[in-house]
Amino acid sequence: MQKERAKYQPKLPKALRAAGVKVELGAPSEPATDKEEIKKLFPNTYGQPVAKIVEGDGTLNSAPLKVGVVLSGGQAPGGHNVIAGLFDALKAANKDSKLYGFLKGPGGVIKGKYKELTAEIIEPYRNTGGFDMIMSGRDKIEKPEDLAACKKNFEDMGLDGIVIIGGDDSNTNAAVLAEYLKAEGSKTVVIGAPKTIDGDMKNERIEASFGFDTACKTYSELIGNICRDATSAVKYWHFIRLMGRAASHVALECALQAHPNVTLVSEEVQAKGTTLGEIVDYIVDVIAKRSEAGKNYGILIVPEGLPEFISDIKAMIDELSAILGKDEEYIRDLPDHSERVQYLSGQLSDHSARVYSSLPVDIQEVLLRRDSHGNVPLSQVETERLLIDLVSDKIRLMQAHGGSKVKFTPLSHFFGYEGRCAAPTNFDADYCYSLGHAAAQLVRANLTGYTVNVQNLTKSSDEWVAGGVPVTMMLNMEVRKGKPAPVIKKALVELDGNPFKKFAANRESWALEDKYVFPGPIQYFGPSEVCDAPTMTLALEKSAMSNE
Ligand code: FBP
Repeated sequence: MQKERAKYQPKLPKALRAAGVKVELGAPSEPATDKEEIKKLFPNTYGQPVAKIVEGDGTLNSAPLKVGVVLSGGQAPGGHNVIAGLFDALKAANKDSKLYGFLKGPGGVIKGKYKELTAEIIEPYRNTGGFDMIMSGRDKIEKPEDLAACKKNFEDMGLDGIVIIGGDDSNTNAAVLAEYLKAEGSKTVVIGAPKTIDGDMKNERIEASFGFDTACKTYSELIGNICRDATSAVKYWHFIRLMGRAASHVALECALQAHPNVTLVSEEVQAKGTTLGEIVDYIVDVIAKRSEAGKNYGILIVPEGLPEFISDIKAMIDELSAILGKDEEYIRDLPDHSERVQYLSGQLSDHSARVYSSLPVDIQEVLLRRDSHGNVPLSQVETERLLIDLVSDKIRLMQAHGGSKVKFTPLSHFFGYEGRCAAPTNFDADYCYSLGHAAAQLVRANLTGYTVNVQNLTKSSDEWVAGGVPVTMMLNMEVRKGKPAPVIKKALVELDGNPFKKFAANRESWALEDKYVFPGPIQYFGPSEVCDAPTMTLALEKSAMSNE
């Protein structure tokens, strides 16, 4: 399978296959909010026009170029194809162009650690998952000395452009670097590519982040298998936490694919102000109703971001972030966790201090960590176990008081790393290869501070339209590490969007009846309707809703 898959030739949109391409520029752009602050922070790259790549007359710069590429943040299937597309398009324009891969993420850019990516190096990675060709990392190019180091490295290498393959935070970082380089008169342009399995880097012009398709299909296969096991063994409740950071896109897509009995959607919890106690009541209610029908088994999906959307936990996390923003080192240096809890109890509001101390110690510890972008490392918060504990307590209480006969034998799972490096689906393989190709054209057009995009993704790849979105257009101001900062707005699940509406219209019957779907493994060979289909999320977002 690996050998056959290596031969797959990713499909490109018509315009990118043309002998000559042209980059058309539209009207000046602006962000939806916080215009003045963003303009002040990005005086050199603010207001740039949206770019579209069309068939052209071959007059686009075809001088040999030196381009760098870096993979930033969590792995997402298809990253290698972005690099392959970039390489192929650069070489097609001029065989003397060179591509350099920075090693281990943005840290490699700062330290100037890179290797030239030749055809021989790239070949075995075509259509493979993972980021192992050049590895990834979560460093942030932010401090003045880091920006200056990048500029010097680029000058030493004679780099014309760098492509940063990353999520919302890394694309924000790309904008900061682009602005800095332009202000300093550097010739190196910066282009971002939308990567993340979380699916939260999307907007009007970016229809999907790459990797979401493959990761969700991998998790959906596993969930379907568990549904089949549950209906065979008829004795377990499976509580499955799914990766995806704050947004519930991954959980919602998997719910649409496999129809598990209960799926919690963080955005709905937040909108309704649902408390942890109410979530537990809802789960117990479904378990009890299924038990009455003789079904002491079921499947529950919880998105990893849930804790941040439960109002009192969210308020407590925000207070913790503000405290960590000023006292992180002091707190970290305290001799043990009980001293940290004692110190924080004095700093947090009474309510937040009570919420914090009510959580298990392992969760308390994780909530004190932040990654380089100020995010809580949610993949380490075992919410599925917390829910199992709380649901078990409530069922025990019901049994003690009312003689309830509900049987509850839970098992917990966490699916995240299992899907991040899967071999990309045809969709991700084609999409990523197109993103790489298009990124090369944006560099050739000397554009900087753009995220490469490909639109029309539910149509055949022939009709896809590639281009670039100015990053400043996607920015808004948010509080990070206790301070306002410009960031790309994360796309959360929209409760009035078709994917959620379809889920909401069906969830009652999915809860009580066994309407499981078993999607099975990703299909790489076979009919296009099976092999090239986009996610249900994308299909529903782009089409009129059907309840079938
Ligand atoms: P990105 O936002 O960098 O794409 O990361 C995605 C992700 O897989 C999240 O879903 C998850 O919470 C996080 O990475 C895990 O981080 P780490 O790789 O550091 O364990």
